[in-house]
Amino acid sequence: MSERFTVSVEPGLAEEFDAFMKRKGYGNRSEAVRDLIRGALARERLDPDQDGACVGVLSYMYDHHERELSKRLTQAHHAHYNLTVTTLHMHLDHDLCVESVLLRGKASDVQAFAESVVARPGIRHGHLHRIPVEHPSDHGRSAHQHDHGHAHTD
Ligand code: NI
Repeated sequence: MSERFTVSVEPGLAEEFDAFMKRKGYGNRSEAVRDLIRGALARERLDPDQDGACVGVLSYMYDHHERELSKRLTQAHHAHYNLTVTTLHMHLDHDLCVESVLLRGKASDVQAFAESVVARPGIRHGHLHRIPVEHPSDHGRSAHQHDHGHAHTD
């Protein structure tokens, strides 16, 4: 028994999706969407240890004329200042901005924050790349200091 749901996409995105389907040999949109969903769910299942430390690179595009979006993004980054290390901002053209955000912290925290940003209306092409690391709070310490035991308060 299948569940049906309707998805709205802007015309340009729908055209691109149809072209993607043709390239990949899909006969209909449903099967293409099902495969994309399966792929996303599999990647999530296969993700490494969610309690482990990671650095993340989050990138996305948005239109800076989009109502309140720039302000809300800045607020979100401030609310998670413990995760966001730095942001690179590129003014792509008169309207569009591309940002790349470096994140550091627990894998699940980094993912949750990135997902909350990507899900915002107006954010396009959102993508998070996570890289596992030994310790979330080792940033800036010298190799020499690693030889001494130290307590973490994160
Ligand atoms: Ni800009």
